[in-house]
Amino acid sequence: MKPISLTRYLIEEQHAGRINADLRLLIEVVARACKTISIAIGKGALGGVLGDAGSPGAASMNIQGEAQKKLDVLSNDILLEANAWGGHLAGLASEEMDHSQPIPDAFQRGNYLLLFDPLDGSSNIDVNISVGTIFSVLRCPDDVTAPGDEHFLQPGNTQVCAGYTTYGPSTMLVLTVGHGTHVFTLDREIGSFMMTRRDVQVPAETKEFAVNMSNQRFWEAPMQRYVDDLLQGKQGPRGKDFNMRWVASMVADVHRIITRGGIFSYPLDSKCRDKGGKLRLMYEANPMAFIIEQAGGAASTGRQRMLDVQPTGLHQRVPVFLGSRDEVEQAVRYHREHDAES
Ligand code: AHM
Ligand code: MG
Repeated sequence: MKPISLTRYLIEEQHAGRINADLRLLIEVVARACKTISIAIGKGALGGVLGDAGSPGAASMNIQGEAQKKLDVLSNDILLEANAWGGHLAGLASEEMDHSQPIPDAFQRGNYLLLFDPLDGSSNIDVNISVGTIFSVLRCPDDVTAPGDEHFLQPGNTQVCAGYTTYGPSTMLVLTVGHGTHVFTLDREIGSFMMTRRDVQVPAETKEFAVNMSNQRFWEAPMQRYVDDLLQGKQGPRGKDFNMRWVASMVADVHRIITRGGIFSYPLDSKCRDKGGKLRLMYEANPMAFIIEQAGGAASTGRQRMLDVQPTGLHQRVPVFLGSRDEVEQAVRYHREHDAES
């Protein structure tokens, strides 16, 4: 059977009363921006887009103190420009911007708030490894016309839509509007995202884990114990051999889990403890948690369901455990048992 396009899927969702016209337009606009980003990434060195932003020897920094790549800045600009004038948004926030931006007065304002990580895993871009865009959509509070940062601070369980695009051998968009998680593949010849998997289900059990093992000595005790037990394999308490995979590009690691299961973790460690974790809640952990839960998986900080975390800052960081439901529950159990003993 011929796959349906993203446009047709969204129109069917609208006719079924699951999304409104504004949200449909918003998703179409984000998808179009992602196609533009995909084209820029695809040109690679030929497009002059690789390397650091800023001047030679003095890369520009974002609010998080991270060196920006040219493609971070370019992707951010593409998403900002595409979303400014459609009339569907009240404001935007990005990993690459200190504060959120209300939609300029010159344009009509809508009722949604959009948050994004324009180019996740960008440290991989110069070595031609998959990177991605992650986004989350919230409702703007009713009485607010010019939203500030505080209006974005809603828990992940209020998201109305979340998605990511992975720019790999093929460009794929993975999307949820709260009725399952669906995968679309970009047909580069006709320029449309086509649905290639409907209602993805992440297997509840897995033998595959993803973590930056070089941080092992910095982890908290429960994480040390959890991974020690995984590494003991068949002879250990878990009774099975585990395999490890780590791309260091969250979108690519999560996409593997969406495709065949697994657990992804970026735990608390002594290097990132003061910041609360490594990954950002609002535009990395929350959208991925929504997508994974809608696919039957689970997402946690190790101590709390991710989607129930009450945010306190736009760029807040959290520990992350997400993927196959039973394995995430195992990781949570190690934290629970440790906390009960101490
Ligand atoms: P970024 O948004 O600046 O690219 O940072 C997030 C990335 C994730 O994609 C990945 O999981 C993690 O950082 C890898 O970090 P590290 O290699 O430092 O462990
Ligand atoms: Mg990121």
